[in-house]
Amino acid sequence: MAGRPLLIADEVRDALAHGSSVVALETAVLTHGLPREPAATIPPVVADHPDFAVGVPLNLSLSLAMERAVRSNGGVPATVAVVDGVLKVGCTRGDLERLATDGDARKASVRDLGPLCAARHCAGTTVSATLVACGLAGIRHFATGGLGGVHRGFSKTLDISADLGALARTPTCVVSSGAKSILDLKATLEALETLGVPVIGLATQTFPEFTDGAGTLPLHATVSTPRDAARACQAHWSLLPTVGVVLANPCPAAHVLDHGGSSAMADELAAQAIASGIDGNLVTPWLLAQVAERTNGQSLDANIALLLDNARCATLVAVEAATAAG
Ligand code: PSU
Ligand code: MN
Repeated sequence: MAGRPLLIADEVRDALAHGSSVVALETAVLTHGLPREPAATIPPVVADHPDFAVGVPLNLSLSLAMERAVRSNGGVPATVAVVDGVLKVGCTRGDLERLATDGDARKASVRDLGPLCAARHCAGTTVSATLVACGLAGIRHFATGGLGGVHRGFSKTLDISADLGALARTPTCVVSSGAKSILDLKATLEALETLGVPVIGLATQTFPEFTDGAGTLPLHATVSTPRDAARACQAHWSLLPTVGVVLANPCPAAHVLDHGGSSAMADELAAQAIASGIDGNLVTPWLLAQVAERTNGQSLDANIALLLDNARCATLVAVEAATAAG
């Protein structure tokens, strides 16, 4: 390791060396996004899925299922996390089991990576920290659920996710279902424009709103197929070799939440977070948990559906990119 706490799994290193399709996966969703208790019931969307079973923590099942989605579409998964102070690119099943059940696992953003590694901690990596790993390893494709962004009330709190800055300086295509309407989505798109990060809709003309479906804010670029997405990324990187891309893939229609993620509720939650003294990196996990509670856990089904679909789509784009590169 020669002083640098970075470990790229052999399978990932070999795949990158041979030009195969590697897809990075984040783990903040594992440590801070989904329930870690043994599942009492199986969400309907994954009723017959081999990675989900009663008694297995849902967050672990989800990570394994995302890896399976990458493999079954012809890619090699690179799940990123901090394990005992090492930034791992490609986790073992044992690593995932530890992260899924370790209540002390931290949430690592870019700024946390150095201190957490020095202190030999374990942590799930946010989109921003996962992008650091992509940059170091040379991974061009990455699947997540929802992006972090500009929070409601940002003019007072200055709460703007490090995901945006990381996208501005890492040449990786992040496939996500847009962002949650608990954020200020208009401000998030403006910030991405300021940073020079294209947001490309995959078969959508609007910026998706995570579990709430296709959204309403217009996008300035749309492609209809993974092949066209790969072409758009290639053209972008030929001109801007250091800048990321957001590929926006809406939640599969059959699983969209029908509660109508009201803007009033999002504003109320943002105000409640401030009044309760919830700030810093706890804001996003707190907001997500509140929404899950207020939708009677229905958001879980949609969340799982979109995460698996984003893993599939990111892999299809990665395979097209590898094919085009010959
Ligand atoms: N948005 C979601 N689900 C998530 C996250 C965001 O709908 O799990 C996670 C991602 O890992 C993202 C992180 O990178 O939260 C952003 O956290 P913050 O807002 O503290 O930057
Ligand atoms: Mn924040």
